[in-house]
Amino acid sequence: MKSTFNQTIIELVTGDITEEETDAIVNAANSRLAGGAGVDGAIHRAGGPAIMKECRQIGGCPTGEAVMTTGGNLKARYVIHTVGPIYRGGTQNEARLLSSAYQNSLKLACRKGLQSISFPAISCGVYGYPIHEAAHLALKTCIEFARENTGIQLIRHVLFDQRIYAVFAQEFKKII
Ligand code: AR6
Repeated sequence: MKSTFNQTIIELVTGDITEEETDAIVNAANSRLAGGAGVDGAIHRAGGPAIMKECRQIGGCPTGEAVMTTGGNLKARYVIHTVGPIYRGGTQNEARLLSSAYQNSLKLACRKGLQSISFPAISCGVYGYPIHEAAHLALKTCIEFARENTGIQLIRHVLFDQRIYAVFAQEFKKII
């Protein structure tokens, strides 16, 4: 499912983000950029050791911010590593931090002149964010960005399974 906002297509698909051919894919990393489970593990496995080497040189990334490495062996030329919040009940600035993770990834992509970017469902796995709330924030942030910025032609949300896809699709329909 997809819809256009200003000059940007926002699209929802199911799949494995490591297969994406967008200019950049986004990694749901941790603040030490140390690698881990979930999508982070999958990206480092598929991309090879060059990505971790660059992560070590960068050193870390605070929650809500974003940094970029090359894509190693991936089809995507770049990986944008962002860090979503760990969900602790919703009173620890989680919403602002999750929104910032999307916004700062998009800003970085724009600054580097990239035209397409794929996001996983940041914080929706190990970090425990309720998926409906996370989907709403993710989509709202991307739509606002598309309305205010040109340059990125495609923002794709790559959802790992049907269940998460269905939640994103439900929230998307409420907004558009
Ligand atoms: N493609 C797309 N989505 C995926 C893939 C994939 N290959 N693999 C998993 N997902 P998570 P988080 C989905 O846990 O919650 C790591 O250990 C998954 O189903 O990867 O932000 C890091 O190092 C879920 O919907 O990220 C951090 O320590 C979504 O990606 C921590 O986990 C995010 O789940 C970050 O936790």
